[in-house]
Amino acid sequence: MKALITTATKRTERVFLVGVELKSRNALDTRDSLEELSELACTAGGQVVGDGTQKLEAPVAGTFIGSGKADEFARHCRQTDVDTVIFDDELSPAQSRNLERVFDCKVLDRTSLILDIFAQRARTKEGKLQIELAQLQHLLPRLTRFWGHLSRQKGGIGMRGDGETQLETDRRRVQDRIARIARELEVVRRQRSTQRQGRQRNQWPLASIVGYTNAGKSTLLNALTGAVVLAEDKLFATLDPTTRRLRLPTNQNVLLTDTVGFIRKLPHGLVEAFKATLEEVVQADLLLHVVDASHPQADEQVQAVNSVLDEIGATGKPTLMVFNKTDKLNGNGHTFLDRYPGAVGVSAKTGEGLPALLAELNSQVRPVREFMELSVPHEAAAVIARLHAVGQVIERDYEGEKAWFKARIPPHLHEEFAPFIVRELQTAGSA
Ligand SMILES: Nc1nc2c(ncn2[C@@H]2O[C@H](COP(=O)(O)OP(=O)(O)OP(=O)(O)O)[C@@H](O)[C@H]2O)c(=O)[nH]1
Ligand SMILES: [Mg+2]
Repeated sequence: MKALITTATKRTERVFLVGVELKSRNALDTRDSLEELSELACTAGGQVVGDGTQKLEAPVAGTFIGSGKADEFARHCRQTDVDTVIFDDELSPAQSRNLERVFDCKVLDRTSLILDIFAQRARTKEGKLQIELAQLQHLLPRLTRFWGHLSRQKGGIGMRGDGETQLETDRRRVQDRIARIARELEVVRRQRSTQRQGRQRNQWPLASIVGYTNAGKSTLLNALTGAVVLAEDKLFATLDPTTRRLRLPTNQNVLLTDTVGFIRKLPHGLVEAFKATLEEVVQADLLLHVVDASHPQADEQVQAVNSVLDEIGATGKPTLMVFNKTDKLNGNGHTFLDRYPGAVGVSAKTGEGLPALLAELNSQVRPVREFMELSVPHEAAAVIARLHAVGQVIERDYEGEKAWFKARIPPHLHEEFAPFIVRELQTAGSA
């Protein structure tokens, strides 16, 4: 799909940003969010030449901001030769249409900008499929826009039928493509799940690195495992997960996965589309939540990451908080240690704190799988199959009234098997 912002054009696109200060937000949040939007626009290859905000009780139905304000911004944009206006919040299809009319130039929202960056960055087949799915799902309700342009060009009256037919055809084509991608992604998801089961049979606990975009996740994976994942000072440098084996000081092995970063206001459709990738996070035994400790909004970023974790169903997983970039703190306090007990401070760049992180990992992954004695009715075949898939069955006995197992089960799945657990046998040591 064509990129919305291209660096290939003769000159860099001149971008104007618009934010609103809703009653539910404070001015500072709006500013932070706009600054981040500006980074996103630069990552996409644009040049931000200005921004504007408006205080509102609630978004205006037709144009998101007040129409007077929109006119004022539009005049300013014409004077400063702006090519693209980007709103910090998601616009409805009707709002984008109306705003394009007012501004008489391309109007994007935060979601389409993020989608655009993802599209530019996708490398693997899986990544490309996921991003195309997200783009098409975002496009579908907006397809009327094309009909709008068509009817305007051709005078409207008399063209309606044609436009409508064209629109229906477009819609059907998009829907067909969505269905096809969804099928292909299901295949990818199954392959991943098979790979993961293979790894789980190795008895190696799975740890997933999660965190806000640009927190230093890839740099940390590289520092810990000697991997060479691209790390750069751009948002969403990583899209595709990479897994490496990490040998802890006690010789315990852990599989460490680096994956896509999160951001606030991450479009729900994108989270949905990235299910195959994010499954690595959902299935992990332990999360390493990496935070850029030097970032002024570190706490807000932690919250944003936690809400995405909620959204993908990874709530309540054992999590080790890793405060990165301590080299940039210049000694002014590791105050996060008070707010996040058990957190570790590191610098993936200088290596400071990495031994402590390894030690903490060691103690956290030790009890990751525990021996359980389970008793399952013979007819609960699905439970028995699941137990074999996610656990390690050490002993089994199908002779009795119920099937009996001795197995290791990752702690976050204990609840699922709770009705069948007879007792916990012992804490397993290192694999
Ligand atoms: N000073 C300092 N910079 C760091 C540290 N860790 C990472 N960085 C820098 O932070 C930037 C982002 O690092 P990445 O490892 O790409 O971050 P990421 O979390 O993988 O980012 P995405 O994949 O884009 O979500 C890069 O410019 C790194 O060099 C650190 O400990 N100290
Ligand atoms: Mg990365």
